[in-house]
Amino acid sequence: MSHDSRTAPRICPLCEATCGLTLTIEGTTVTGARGDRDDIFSRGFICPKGASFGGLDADPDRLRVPLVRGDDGELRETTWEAAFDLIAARMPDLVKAHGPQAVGVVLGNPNVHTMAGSLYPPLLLAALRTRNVFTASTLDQMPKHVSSGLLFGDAHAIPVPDLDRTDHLLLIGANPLESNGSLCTAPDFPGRLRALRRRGGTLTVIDPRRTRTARLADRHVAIRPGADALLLAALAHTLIDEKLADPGPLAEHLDGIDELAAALTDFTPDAVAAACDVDAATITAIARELAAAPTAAVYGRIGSCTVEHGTLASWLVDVLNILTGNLDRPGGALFPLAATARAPRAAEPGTRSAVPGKGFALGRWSSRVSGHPEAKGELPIAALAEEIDTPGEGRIRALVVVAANPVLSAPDGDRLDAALGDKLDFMVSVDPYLNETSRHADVVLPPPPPSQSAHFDFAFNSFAVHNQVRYTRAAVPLEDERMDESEIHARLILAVSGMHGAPPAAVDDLAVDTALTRAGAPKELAAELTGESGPERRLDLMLRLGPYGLTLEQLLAHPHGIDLGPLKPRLTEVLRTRSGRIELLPEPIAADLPRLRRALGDRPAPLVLVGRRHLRSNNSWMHNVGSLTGGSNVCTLQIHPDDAARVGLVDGATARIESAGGGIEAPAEITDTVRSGVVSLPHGWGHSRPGTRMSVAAAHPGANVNQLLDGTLLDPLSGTAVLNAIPVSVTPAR
Ligand SMILES: Nc1nc2c(c(=O)[nH]1)N[C@H]1C(S)=C(S)[C@@H](COP(=O)(O)OP(=O)(O)OC[C@H]3O[C@@H](n4cnc5c(=O)[nH]c(N)nc54)[C@H](O)[C@@H]3O)O[C@H]1N2
Ligand SMILES: Nc1nc2c(c(=O)[nH]1)N[C@H]1C(S)=C(S)[C@@H](COP(=O)(O)OP(=O)(O)OC[C@H]3O[C@@H](n4cnc5c(=O)[nH]c(N)nc54)[C@H](O)[C@@H]3O)O[C@H]1N2
Ligand code: SF4
Ligand SMILES: [Mo]
Repeated sequence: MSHDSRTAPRICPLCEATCGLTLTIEGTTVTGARGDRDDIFSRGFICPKGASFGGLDADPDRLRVPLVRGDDGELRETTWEAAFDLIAARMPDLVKAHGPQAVGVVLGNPNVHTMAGSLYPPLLLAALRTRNVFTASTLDQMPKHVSSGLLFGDAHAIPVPDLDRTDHLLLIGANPLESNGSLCTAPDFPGRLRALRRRGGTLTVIDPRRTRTARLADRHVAIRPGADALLLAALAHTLIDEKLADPGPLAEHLDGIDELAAALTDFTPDAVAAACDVDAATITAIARELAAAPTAAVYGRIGSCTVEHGTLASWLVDVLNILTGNLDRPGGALFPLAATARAPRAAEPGTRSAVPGKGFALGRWSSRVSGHPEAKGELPIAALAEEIDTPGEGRIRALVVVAANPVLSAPDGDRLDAALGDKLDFMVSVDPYLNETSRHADVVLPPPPPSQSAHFDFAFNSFAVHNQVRYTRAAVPLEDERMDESEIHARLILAVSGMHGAPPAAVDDLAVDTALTRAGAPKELAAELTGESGPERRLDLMLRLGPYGLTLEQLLAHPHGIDLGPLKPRLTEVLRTRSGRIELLPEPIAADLPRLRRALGDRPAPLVLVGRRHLRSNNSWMHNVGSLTGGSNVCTLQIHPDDAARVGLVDGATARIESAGGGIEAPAEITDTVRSGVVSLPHGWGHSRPGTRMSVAAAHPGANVNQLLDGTLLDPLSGTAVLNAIPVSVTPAR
């Protein structure tokens, strides 16, 4: 270390595990990152992505100042003032001329990894008053939100497996050894799974691929992709049929248990075995193990969500937790309580029952072109292109894209690419890179690199396996010419809503005022808030109004975090259904079950495609960091030896893969880690379009798996794109 080097704590924003890092800083450059051993949650854990924090932070391809498109069509660097002037000159007029629906908003995954992305988009949507809202959720976890909304009355009430205390974990379509966990924030997920095995617990993994996680399991079931809802229904059926269902104290909070039993009668292990390609005896055994375990947690992720029956599978995951009495009990699946959560509601006076809530409604409006119902105020991102390129009243003419790259992450990127290029009057991207999506923007507003931003996990603390809270300020001062992402968001909100020129603090003041009103708290509290910035004052307010009554000052005094204890039962605080009870068989679910029943007779396609993630990658935007790419982190088509022989592919030869949305090519990687009948491609590749500025990624572009999709295949209840179990044909490329 040179004499001017120092260290600073920074919570890692690169995945949901939220590890505490210790950054080494020379001058204003991050030269190293290691796990913070004093972090009260991650205790020193780090993965290769976190270790590459410095390289990612200092990527020379990151934009520093805004880009604005000139009359000649070229994007050029400009001042922040000129960029916001242009937005203010264009957006309000567009809304005036064509109405609020003419503006679409796309919010991508990194919004849940930044403070700005958590604090400001709700205000942006309120300012724009558009229903054309699309997010990465409809490529991801929307089925879980919908099932939670229906079961518990709150789309955000997502129980997480009590990883550190459970005796039995049933993992479905999740690969936390590569992803480091999702909707289950657990730094060192691999270590926690090994600890489960060490204390005598058991791990069952259901995945068509023999993943690194599956290799750790006591039992790995290589299910046929897309059949999980059937398997889960058969597990629930078996619990009921064999009188193994025992909700215990949950019973008094349940509605519809008899109706549930009746609805599942057709889904016997024998009936689902062929469709799942799992024998009935195995299914029965899994159900019995689940029931016999002192405590158990069922947990499903991407492979159970982004499929045709995603909402049904997500619902059945919690049905199993409920039937086995594991919901809301230590060692089972519990609802975390974050420091910035709404203060819990008390039970109905004089009872142990929840106060009835407003419930959860689906389909309050629909998309213009295909009539897709909204879910949680969002429309399916798979329908974004048609909402732009289909003429008619209410067409999207302008787009605000924040931290999203749908040209690669959503179905049929070619169609969306063309729509963004030819059919929009105006587009703004808030993005550090000029990539496949942002290259179409008229204005690109680049946030600073993570070392120059403060960090707080508004989203992930409510999915954490242990209640805790941590806050880290920017590790390095904001460079000249740069703008903090919170200020970018605040100025954007002012510019689109005709308040251009007002101080950005006005946005935060309004947010504070609204929060105080909503909480029924005295307005004088606003004057007591501490903090150096608008976001810090808002964080301070949320902490003070939150369930632990903390303050920003306390967080600053504990740079390695504050331990808030293990997860505790709190069902009655969580329930917000109209009945005040868990609604086990909600009407929209019951109405979707016949579709699942029909799937019992489906003849499987000879080859179906599933995705995969790599430890050193993250969706579409981390292929530009040299230290993270190469080796096994490549865009290959994994195919089983039997299938390769059948279609005539040799290892390393180029395969042509075709499906409804088009065809792509990728080198074949012959491996028996995928089951026969299944091929696998990673997503986020396809960096070959012109006009981007990601030099490392462009040198190894890979192919865009989502070009195989035409955008019509959705889980109907949630509008989530089907990204797994896609029928494909594979041939050697000519
Ligand atoms: N086939 C297939 N497709 C998939 C998936 C799959 O499993 N299979 N997974 C889906 C899932 S789970 C998700 S979440 C989506 C993700 O879909 P997206 O959110 O559209 O994709 P990301 O690649 O995460 O891109 C995020 C964008 O944010 C930018 N960015 C990075 N850091 C910041 C920041 O600090 N601030 C701002 N403003 N921008 C930033 C990046 O440059 C990039 O342009 O992809 C989905 N697509
Ligand atoms: N390294 C890395 N980490 C990441 C990301 C990343 O891109 N790279 N992305 C982040 C994001 S946005 C998310 S949402 C999370 C996702 O976190 P996970 O869900 O844990 O991620 P995946 O690795 O996609 O795991 C999904 C698994 O489902 C399997 N699968 C596919 N189809 C089916 C099916 O029909 N049934 C069953 N049972 N299994 C199936 C796949 O083989 C795969 O192993 O990861 C996050 N963390
Ligand atoms: S596991 Fe996730 S949060 Fe932890 S260091 Fe790796 S990328 Fe960062
Ligand atoms: Mo995701």
